[in-house]
Amino acid sequence: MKKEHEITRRTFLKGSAAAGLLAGIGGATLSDFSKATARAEGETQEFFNACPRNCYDTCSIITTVQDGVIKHVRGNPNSTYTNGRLCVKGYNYPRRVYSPDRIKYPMRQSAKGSGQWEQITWDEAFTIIAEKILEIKNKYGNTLPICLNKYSGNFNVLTYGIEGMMSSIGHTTRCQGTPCWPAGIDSQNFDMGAILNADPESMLKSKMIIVWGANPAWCSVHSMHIIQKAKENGAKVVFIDPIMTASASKADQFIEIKSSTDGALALGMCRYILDHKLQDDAWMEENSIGHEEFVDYVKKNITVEWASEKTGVPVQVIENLAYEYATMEPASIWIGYGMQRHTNGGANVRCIDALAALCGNVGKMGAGANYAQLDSWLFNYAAMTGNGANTDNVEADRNININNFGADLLSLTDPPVEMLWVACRNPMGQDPETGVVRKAYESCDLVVTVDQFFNESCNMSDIVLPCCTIFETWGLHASYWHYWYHGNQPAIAQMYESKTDVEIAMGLSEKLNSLQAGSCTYPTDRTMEEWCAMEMTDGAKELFGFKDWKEIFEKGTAKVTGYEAAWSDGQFRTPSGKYEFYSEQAAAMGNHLLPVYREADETKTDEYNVRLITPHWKYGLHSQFQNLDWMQDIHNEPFVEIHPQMAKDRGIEDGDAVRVENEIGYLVVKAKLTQNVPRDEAVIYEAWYKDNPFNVNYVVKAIPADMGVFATGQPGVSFHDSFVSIKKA
Ligand SMILES: Nc1nc2c(c(=O)[nH]1)N[C@H]1C(S)=C(S)[C@@H](COP(=O)(O)OP(=O)(O)OC[C@H]3O[C@@H](n4cnc5c(=O)[nH]c(N)nc54)[C@H](O)[C@@H]3O)O[C@H]1N2
Ligand SMILES: Nc1nc2c(c(=O)[nH]1)N[C@H]1C(S)=C(S)[C@@H](COP(=O)(O)OP(=O)(O)OC[C@H]3O[C@@H](n4cnc5c(=O)[nH]c(N)nc54)[C@H](O)[C@@H]3O)O[C@H]1N2
Ligand SMILES: [Mo]
Repeated sequence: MKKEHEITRRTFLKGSAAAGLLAGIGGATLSDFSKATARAEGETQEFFNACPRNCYDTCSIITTVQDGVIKHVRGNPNSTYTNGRLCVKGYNYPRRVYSPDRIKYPMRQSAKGSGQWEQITWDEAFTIIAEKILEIKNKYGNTLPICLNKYSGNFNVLTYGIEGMMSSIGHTTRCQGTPCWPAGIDSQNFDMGAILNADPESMLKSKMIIVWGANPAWCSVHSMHIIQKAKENGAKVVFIDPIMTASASKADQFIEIKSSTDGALALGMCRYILDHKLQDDAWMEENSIGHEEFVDYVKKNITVEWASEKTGVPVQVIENLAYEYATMEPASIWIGYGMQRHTNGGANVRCIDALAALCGNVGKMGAGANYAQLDSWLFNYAAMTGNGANTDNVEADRNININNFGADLLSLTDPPVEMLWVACRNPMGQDPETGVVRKAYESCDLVVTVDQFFNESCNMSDIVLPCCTIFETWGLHASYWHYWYHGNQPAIAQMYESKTDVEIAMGLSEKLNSLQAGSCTYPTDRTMEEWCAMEMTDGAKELFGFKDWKEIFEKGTAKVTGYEAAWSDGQFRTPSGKYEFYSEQAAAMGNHLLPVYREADETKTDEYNVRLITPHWKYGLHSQFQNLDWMQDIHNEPFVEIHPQMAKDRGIEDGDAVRVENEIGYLVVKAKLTQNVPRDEAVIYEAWYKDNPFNVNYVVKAIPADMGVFATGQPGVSFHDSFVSIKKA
């Protein structure tokens, strides 16, 4: 299901405040579920929920409700991964549900960006949208002028109802690909035939753990816990990153690397390993193809000294790391998503895969070149397929690159895009080149956004529709990292006039058909519970020993087993069935046959010569959480991190306002001086701050990564390859 996934891929609340908010809700009715389980006043009740955000950890949550109000949330101890804990963001969930900033009703703006909003009814909203769809159909004879931009705000399998609704109208323009992880997905597809990481809990069996370009202390807290435990058990833990992250600060060793040179480090390690005959020839002989060619390439082209020069890592450090990696078996490598967001990110991941395969560190417990997995996404994708596609006079959807959304949309003329639907997405905040994205928004007659909070994308929309939170509906969830599968049940009634994305799809379908019979094939009469019942595969039920899908709510979670050591059966999913050092599929996509070093395509100029890295933020997840009151209390101001030496050269002091600028835009932010960042690279964390115009993507260019097209249809985006000037403002 990998392609489908891709195009498709809080704690104590003051009772009185929440009750006050609830009292203010007009017209909210208790769902049938809540009625059936209504309790005596004051009695508490627990429900299972799942955090649906685009995150490694996909936590199973236990929600305590009293008198219809969420009192608190905690991690579900039934999953040994969530293990009874949540992250700092997760504990804020009640603040999110009861935030006064939630979008409460359908709203219409008189002109995009005007801020002149009026409340409208659902019927009015559906009528405006349906009339526009029918007008487009009439004018063009097809629905290609309707564009869908949807990604990762909520990975509940039911949110794919939006894709289902679009297919039920006709063929539309779709944002294809993913901004997140495509380069690495291609690499692992070329090398092994799929992404398939070992169960992260099996890192407890590792003697050595190398975390290569990931920051789990912020982005995967439960994995950080496992790594800490492994360390206490005696495993050596090494972090490789340009930044001394919170994660790296807890390691046995931090290796500061020059951005986008990881392939050189991996190949330099390979050379040392070959020179000292530490490779696993027997494993390669039995399980791989192309190893002779790879070994030959390394021996002829790579030296440890060369690797040291490229990466800035001293020769001695490379040699020690290589020796330890080859001899401390089993050794596990975690390949982070951060490190593949470069113009050579895919090539670098292939070099790291090759290092693991050279040492036979694949297919064994506690080992692996671990990136991600989608094997546990055991869904039928019923909401996504609806009643099947409606057809018009064109044969297929028209795909544009989600990573070059603004420019691609603006380039379409035959036919142009007239209507844009945005769901589970904040393109104005999360996409590179915000200025161009804005123009794309302006070019559309009608922009509809479904969200919970007014962000920049809502501000540039004509109609905004309120969606409900995870606590107000049903759902099924899988992770792309661990192997737990969670159920989500309604803990409270739907708030205000919010609906789920699927309910919105059904409502629009009903309106379309009332205006023109047969114009939308999407079902109109299923409950969320009925939709959810359709999503768990028979395979999953069999695996979990369930007769009925609802048995998931006995523990809230169940584990897909058999992945403790990924690839232990030696059955790689490549054309040869072996690990492919030599990949004809890679070559067919314009890449090198072998995992070789590919130089980065740097866009550095004399004026804009500081690399800007824009990784993920602790107190937010993209455009989510940082806007909540408790998060704002902890932290409420963006900043640029620069090395004291760089600051000194520019006359900048800690706390000064600085101008970060390049060819496409500028930002003015506060300088934070720290030795944790490289001397010649600057760091701004990407996040959405409420009531603040800050948005790092004004200076991040839409530069494609080297890979991604093979598995996801579009290349990744090199978020960390923009260069800027930094001056005192
Ligand atoms: N500069 C820079 N930019 C980046 C990155 C980077 O490293 N640097 N990282 C990139 C990566 S890895 C990713 S994955 C993307 C993420 O980009 P997005 O997927 O756009 O990010 P989110 O903020 O998680 O979600 C978008 C919106 O979905 C809304 N939402 C939540 N639940 C629901 C729901 O049930 N229904 C609907 N309709 N909406 C809902 C949220 O409120 C939020 O406003 O950002 C990318 N952008
Ligand atoms: N709190 C929080 N958690 C999150 C998210 C969030 O926004 N906030 N986002 C979620 C999502 S969508 C994703 S994709 C994941 C991301 O999870 P991660 O991949 O762990 O996070 P990133 O912050 O994108 O990048 C990790 C590290 O890569 C480093 N890096 C950048 N370039 C290079 C390089 O060339 N080489 C090396 N070795 N390192 C490099 C950065 O300095 C950064 O420290 O986290 C998920 N979890
Ligand atoms: Mo991501």
